[in-house]
Amino acid sequence: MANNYINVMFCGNDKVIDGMIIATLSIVKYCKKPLNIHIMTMDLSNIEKRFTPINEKQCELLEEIVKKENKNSQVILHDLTEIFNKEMASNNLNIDTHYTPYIFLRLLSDKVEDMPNKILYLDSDLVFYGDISEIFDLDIKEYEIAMAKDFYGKVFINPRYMNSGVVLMNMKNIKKKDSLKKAREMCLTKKMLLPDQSALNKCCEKKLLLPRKFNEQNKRHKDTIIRHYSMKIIFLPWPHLLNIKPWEIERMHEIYKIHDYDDIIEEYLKIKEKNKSIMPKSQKYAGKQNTHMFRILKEKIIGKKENNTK
Ligand SMILES: [Mn+2]
Repeated sequence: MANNYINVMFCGNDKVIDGMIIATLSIVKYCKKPLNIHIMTMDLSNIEKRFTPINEKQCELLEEIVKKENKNSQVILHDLTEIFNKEMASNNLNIDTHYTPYIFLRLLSDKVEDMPNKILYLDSDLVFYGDISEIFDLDIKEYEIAMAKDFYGKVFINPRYMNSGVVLMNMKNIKKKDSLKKAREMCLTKKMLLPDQSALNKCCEKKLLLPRKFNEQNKRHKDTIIRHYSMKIIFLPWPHLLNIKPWEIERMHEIYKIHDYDDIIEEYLKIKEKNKSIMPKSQKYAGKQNTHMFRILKEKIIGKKENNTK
C-alpha cells in the first residue's frame, strides 16, 4: 500500500451507517487524495437483537462513494467479534452503560492485523467542512495519539481532558507503550461515566493537543475542519440534554437551524433512496435514554459546584 494514503477508521454497528455515509461524503467533498477507510464492527446480537454488524454490502456502498472521487480509494471491513469476546465481553464493568459496547472497538484496533502505522479514528456523528489531510498530515512521531479538548470535560473534569470522537493514532507508539491494552484493562476494572474516552485520556502517555477546529463540539467557526455533533447540555430555560445527529435532518434544520451541509444531505438522501434494501430499518443507535446520562451529569456538575473542595 502506498504511503500517500489517508487512513481513516470508523467503528460501529449497522445503525450508524447513515452517519458513516454523511461523514464520508463530507470527507471526499474537500479531499481528492486516495483514502483507506477501515470499518471496525462486530456482531453482538446475542447481547441485544439490534446489535448487528456493518455488512459487506454497506461497505461496498461506502467504497462506491470514495471511488467516485479517487479510484484508488478503498473500504476495508474488519469483524472484531472474536477479539471483543475474548478481550472485553466478560467481567467488563462498563459493558452496560448509556453507550453501546461498540465504543470499545477503537480500543481494540491494535489487535487488528495489517493496521497502518498512522490512522485517524472518527466518530460517525461528524461532518467535515475542510480538508482531512490538514489533520492527517500532522506530525505525531513523538506521540501516541492526538485529540482536541472535550467541550464540557475541560470545564467539569480537567482542563486538559480530551474528546475521543476524533483521534489521530500512531499505532507504532501505541503498540510500543501498550497504551490501548492499558485502556482496555481500565475499562474492564473501573466504572466510568465516559469509559473509552477517560481510558484514552489516562492510559496514553504522550498526547498531542489538537486545536479546536479539528473537533468542534459547540458550533462551527470560520476555520472549522470537523464539526462533531456530540451531545449538548442546554442550561436554559431548563437544564436538559440535546443530542441531534447529522442524519436527523428535520431536527438539524428546525432546532439547530443548521443548513450548511444541505448539499451533502441531498446526496445522502439520494444514496439512501437508491439503496433502501441495505439500509437499517431503525436508526436508533444510542444505548440508554439520555435521561440516565443527564442524571449522572447533574450529580457530577451540581455536586461539584456545591462542595467546592477540590
Ligand atoms: Mn460522537
